[in-house]
Amino acid sequence: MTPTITAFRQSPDRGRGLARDMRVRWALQEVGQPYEVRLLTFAEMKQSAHLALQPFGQIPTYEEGGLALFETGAIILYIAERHAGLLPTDANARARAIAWMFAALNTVEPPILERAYAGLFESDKPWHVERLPVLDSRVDARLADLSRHLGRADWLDGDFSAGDLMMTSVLLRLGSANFLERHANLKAYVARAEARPAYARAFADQLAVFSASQTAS
Ligand code: GTB
Repeated sequence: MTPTITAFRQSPDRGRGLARDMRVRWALQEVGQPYEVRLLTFAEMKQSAHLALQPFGQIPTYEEGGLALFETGAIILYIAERHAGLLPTDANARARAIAWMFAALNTVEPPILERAYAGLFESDKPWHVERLPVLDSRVDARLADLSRHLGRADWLDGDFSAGDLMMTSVLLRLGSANFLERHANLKAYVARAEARPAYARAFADQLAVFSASQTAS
């Protein structure tokens, strides 16, 4: 059965691949699973039909047969467990790859999001300038640890896995900020991920949605 995911009808990231349907699209492309997309306006995301699928009124969701899932971590783990290509077959290596998915979501993404939100929503606050160095240092600390772990390796633990997909999706949220400049190996790691054909296909698909939304409006 072809799964259906949800995505922004008009993404606020203007097709830069930062909205979280991108990581689900990427995972589906990596495993060669075709999918359909249901596009939602912000208003539709807050209506009961969508809240029944995603209690927080967010995208993306994933529907397949009788299953409806939310949270990109859960969605990508579900995809990775049912298709070859995103998790190692060796049980211990598989567990470690899943640990990296959690590390991306629980340890690395929170300070990156906190920093992004400060720039987006708090720049008019009197305490904004004073708070930035604190937020920056939290991001830097995580990146330094991650960089040390990665060292000269291509991927976090052996071959490319769902852990790398999640981690590089999170790092991409840093956008054009200079954080990665201090860590050449992390910069190359993200570039390696972006160079994957599955990433490029997913990026093109989400960009096409944004371009179509511009033509329509
Ligand atoms: N923990 C959830 C998951 O991983 O699935 C988080 C999902 C989430 O944050 N979804 C966002 C959303 O629906 C879209 S991706 N937000 C609407 C709301 O909460 O009401 C986050 C996002 C949004 C915008 C940009 N941007 O403009 O650059 C980047 C990322």
